[in-house]
Amino acid sequence: MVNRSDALRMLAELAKLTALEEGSPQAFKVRAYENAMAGIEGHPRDIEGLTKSDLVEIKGVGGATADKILELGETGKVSKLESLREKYPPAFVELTKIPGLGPKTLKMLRSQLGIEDLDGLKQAIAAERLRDLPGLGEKSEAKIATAIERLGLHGKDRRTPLVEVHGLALSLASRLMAIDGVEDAVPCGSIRRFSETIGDIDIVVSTMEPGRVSEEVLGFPEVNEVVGSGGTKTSFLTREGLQVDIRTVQPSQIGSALLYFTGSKTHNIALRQKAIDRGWLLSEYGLFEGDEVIASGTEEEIYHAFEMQFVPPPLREGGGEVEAASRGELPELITRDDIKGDLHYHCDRSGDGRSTLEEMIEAAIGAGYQYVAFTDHGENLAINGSSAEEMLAHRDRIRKLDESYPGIDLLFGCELNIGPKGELDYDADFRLEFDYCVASIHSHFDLSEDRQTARILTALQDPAVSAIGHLTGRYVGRRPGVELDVDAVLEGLSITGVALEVNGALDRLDATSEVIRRAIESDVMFVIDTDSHHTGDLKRMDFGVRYAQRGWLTADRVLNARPFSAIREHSARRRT
Ligand code: DGT
Ligand code: CA
Ligand code: CA
Ligand code: ZN
Repeated sequence: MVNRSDALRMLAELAKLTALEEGSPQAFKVRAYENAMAGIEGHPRDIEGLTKSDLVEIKGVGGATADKILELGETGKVSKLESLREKYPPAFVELTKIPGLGPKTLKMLRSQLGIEDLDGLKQAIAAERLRDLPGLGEKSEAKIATAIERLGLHGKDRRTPLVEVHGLALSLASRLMAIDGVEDAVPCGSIRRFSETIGDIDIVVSTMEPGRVSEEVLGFPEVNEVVGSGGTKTSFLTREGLQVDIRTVQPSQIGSALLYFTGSKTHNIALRQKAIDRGWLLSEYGLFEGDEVIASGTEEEIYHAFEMQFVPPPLREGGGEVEAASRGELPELITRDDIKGDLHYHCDRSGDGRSTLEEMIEAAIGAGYQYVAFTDHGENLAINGSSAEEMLAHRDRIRKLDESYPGIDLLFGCELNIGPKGELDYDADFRLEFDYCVASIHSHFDLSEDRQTARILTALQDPAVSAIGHLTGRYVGRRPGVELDVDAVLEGLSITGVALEVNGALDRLDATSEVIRRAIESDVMFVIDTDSHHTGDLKRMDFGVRYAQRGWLTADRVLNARPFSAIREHSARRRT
């Protein structure tokens, strides 16, 4: 049986490998897979058990894609994907993470220089062989070399972006849950703490039948190589070389196991020290005084035994949370329930948007929002942006829809593009036509720290700007963020009242948790956004909130945890 996350992972891999095959991420076959993913993500129900005629009813899903989903369900494999995997092994695919190496260039590197993996690429760079290829040069050769260094793609410290493992962890957990006798299966470790990069996947399974679990796990399609199996632990490697550790515990010990395997190590060590101070012992099996169990069934009981507040997983990084929880002074973190709307939200007015205005409005109502700001791209963003005239027509549609959907308030907004000197789209007067603007960087990532900082500070001065979107422009594990004088930017934000966005897209998670925490100290306002481009993206709000928790963010500092009137006041105040 194929569930949503299995299907999405299969399609994502097909899209990635097909882009290599076609030599372009824009190829129509690639777009077809991406459209199908968008449709399935936005589909209101899981796709388990659907027939072919049900599947093709889903927006973006064609007959060929439906067949592949059914094939995956029936055989556990997809022959098209298997043949692409043969042609493009993981070591080659990994090279796509390097900025400047698109499918077309990779194809050329492979055919002209025989480059198959990172080692081959590094040797070719050392031998100065890239610079002679068409479209490349000494400069791009040097850029690629720097990118390899900055990405840390090699060595034992290599980490995988959360975005690449999140779906896999969910698939594994739901497959584990389906095994007879399993009561619970929870991804722990850095995934549960919502770290943006992951060393390996840890899943804790509660069951009285550990033998059955390890037997079933060895038959999972993700298992490429077994690292170890026996007793309560099974470890394997996926095709991409990612390690998965699955540990079984008795249901009565699930609390202490979750606590132990969620970590972080620093957090655990601090708790263990507390136990030692009281003459107790804390392990994955429980909190003990001699032979007597003090607590083991839930994490809450264990924290309670230490006379501490419960520490939410994103805080368990050894950043002062143990001390704060012991004093009863943990901040009351923002939760998904506090969020009243989304202020960075696209529809198909943007070239890269996939859902209509109506679909995005209905999705917002479904998410329980009181308001959304449609922030389609400004005119300066090549291909995806809209002219002033198009925006005015768009405004008319939004105003009409606002009336026909009395349950939600709609803002006519824009995602302004911050140019290399801080210049913005349209002219200053036209920008004030928008009810709400988020301004973000989409190009010129290599400027000096001084110039990047000046660029942001200039954009902040514009009275139409209410928030700065994805501050650093990073893509986790693929593109480092721009260099910024963070203190200067935070000072600018706090003086102007412009909000700092926490962008919930899993590959962005930007501003970073470090910057969030510093921004709280600097009295900066925040907004947590999804930057949705289709209805399947709304789940990013949950990611944004969890990531913001890592930065210790509280609801009182979050603009979109406030009622609609407060959003209007915030924009109005910027304009007077
Ligand atoms: P990762 O995998 O590098 O992204 O980070 P984690 O935090 O998932 O670390 P991992 O996979 O090595 O271990 C999972 C959890 O197990 C970790 O967060 C805490 C716990 N743990 C592992 N090794 C130790 C240890 O030596 N001492 C203690 N106290 N806890 C440990
Ligand atoms: Ca881990
Ligand atoms: Ca581990
Ligand atoms: Zn956007």
